[in-house]
Amino acid sequence: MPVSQQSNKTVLTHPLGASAEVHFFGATLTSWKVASEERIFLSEKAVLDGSKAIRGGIPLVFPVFGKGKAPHVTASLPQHGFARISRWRLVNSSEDAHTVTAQFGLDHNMISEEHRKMWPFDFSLVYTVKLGAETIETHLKIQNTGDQAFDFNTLLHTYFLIPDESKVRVIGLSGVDYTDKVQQKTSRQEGEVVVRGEVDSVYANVQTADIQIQYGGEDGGVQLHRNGVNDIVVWNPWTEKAAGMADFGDEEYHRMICVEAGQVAEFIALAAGGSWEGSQVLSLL
Ligand code: TA6
Repeated sequence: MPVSQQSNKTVLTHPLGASAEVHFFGATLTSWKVASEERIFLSEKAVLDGSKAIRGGIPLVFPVFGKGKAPHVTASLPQHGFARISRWRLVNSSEDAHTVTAQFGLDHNMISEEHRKMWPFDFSLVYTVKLGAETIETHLKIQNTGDQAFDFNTLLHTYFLIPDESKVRVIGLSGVDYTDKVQQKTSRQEGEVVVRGEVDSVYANVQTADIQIQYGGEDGGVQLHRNGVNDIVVWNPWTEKAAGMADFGDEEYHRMICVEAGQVAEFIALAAGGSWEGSQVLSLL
């Protein structure tokens, strides 16, 4: 079955062997395998019962990034918004000789009363996962279905599985100014991004469409191609933050790096009846 539904997730299987899994909770993609090799990090301690955001995969950040303050909204939203902690539904699926596609939906009628009160706007999200033989596209369409404009951040918070954090290199951000949330300063990226300690950086208005996550040596890596999203966040929690997360193993920081495409440096204003689309395509290096 190219697209099969289980109680808590949808499994996509490509005719040439690739696969992906998307939990209905948060529409969180938790696995992308090519030639049976996993490319996405999921913490061994991830909570998958819907009681909290899934630690790993591709959590969807919407409508706010970080500690949830949105313009014209007094209440604080949950960290990174409510999309990743709401139950989505499979709205469509299709396949052809080249791709297997599943679409997931979330709208204002599906979120909790609590979240609705925090963010009282009518909206519809459609998240499309398109699995190719050696690629995967994740595409988000945001529609303002109400009569009031709203402002949003959004981010594909991708956790990449890597062999060793000391060897990983993120290429494509050289020369871009970034907010270093660890050092609490603005800097300009010189050359490739490496992990030698906690990394939590927001690169705004990145011009390079293709960002490479190179594992090091002959181990290859993954290319992230951006469409319609201008900002990149790079995150590795390192030792202290790793130890502080109950749903993340103390040593798991060695095996992951988040490289996240989205719109987080500024809020995007979406007029009543308006829509926004953005996506990333992951492919093997
Ligand atoms: O995207 C980086 C970041 O904003 C970090 O600051 C860190 O908070 C990370 O997201 C994980 O956030 P979470 O709410 O999933 O623990």
